[in-house]
Amino acid sequence: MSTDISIIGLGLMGSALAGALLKAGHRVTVWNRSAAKAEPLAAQGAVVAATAAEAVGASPLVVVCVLDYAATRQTLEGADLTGRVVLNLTNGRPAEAREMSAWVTGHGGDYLDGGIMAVPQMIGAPGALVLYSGSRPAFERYEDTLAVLAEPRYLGADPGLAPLYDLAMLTGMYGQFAGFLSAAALIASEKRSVAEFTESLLVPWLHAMAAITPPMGAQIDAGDHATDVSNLEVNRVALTTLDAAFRDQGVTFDLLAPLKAVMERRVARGHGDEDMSGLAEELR
Ligand code: FVH
Repeated sequence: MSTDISIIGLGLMGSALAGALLKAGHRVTVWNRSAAKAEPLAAQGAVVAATAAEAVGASPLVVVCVLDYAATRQTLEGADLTGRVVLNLTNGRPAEAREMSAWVTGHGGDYLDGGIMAVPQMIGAPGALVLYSGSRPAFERYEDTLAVLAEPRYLGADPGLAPLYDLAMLTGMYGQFAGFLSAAALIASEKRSVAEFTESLLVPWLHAMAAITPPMGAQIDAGDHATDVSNLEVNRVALTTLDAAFRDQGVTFDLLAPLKAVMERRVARGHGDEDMSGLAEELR
């Protein structure tokens, strides 16, 4: 079934969202601060609104995908949100999502927040995921429509949940990059091929290590950090060796030094016999 949808914000992501919805046969109205970005979408059949308020008025579902929450608020300010579902796919913090939800509902609208776990090129293709939180009735009403963009995953009524999980996923990714980049610098310090090392050794190793994280997650949930493999003291010594080896090779340990510092702190507080999972408690 065709749905009326307005998209506010036609950067790389907003344009990809609008394009996928048009391709799926929905009636799409678009608005962007700089009007030129609407032209390719108009050529694909989108209606171009003259103002953000006009775009809000055109459809019961209003998707906002702009730089940040301040820009989201600027674009929606003054528009009549009565009876609209505002889906904010802009990146932000849980507190910002909760504040935005209160503001939208205070103006008569219904609010959904979303975290896009994809780059624009992945929108509408398998592998793309969008995390949603906020109004359950709004999510259920538009779930099938939104499935055109990416696999939809609803996390709960608290609007802060989608950004929380989004930021946690990004945190995992940046941690992985920190490890990869440090490993790459170490290999490059001996003029060895980083590409070959990454493909033949590092990626299989990281896959094997990723497999032990769900049990670690269960330990963190249970607050039980007993281990029969390498405990924190063993890992502390390993990181001390790594730090020294990086120095020997003339490579900075800056990306991993904070992990070593937290581990040392935890061990100094008498938790050397624990599993690595205990570090999550130290961070809190
Ligand atoms: N691109 C990606 O891979 C990531 C994937 C995960 C989710 N992010 C988030 O999506 C939001 C938009 O990202 P984007 O990639 O579309 O970003 P840009 O291409 O730089 O477009 C930015 C749009 O925001 C508009 N904008 C900026 N400030 C304002 C404002 N004060 N009032 C109204 N609109 C504003 C900008 O308009 P213009 O410069 O073209 O006039 C663009 O439409 C973002 O939260 C990512 O973190 C994307």
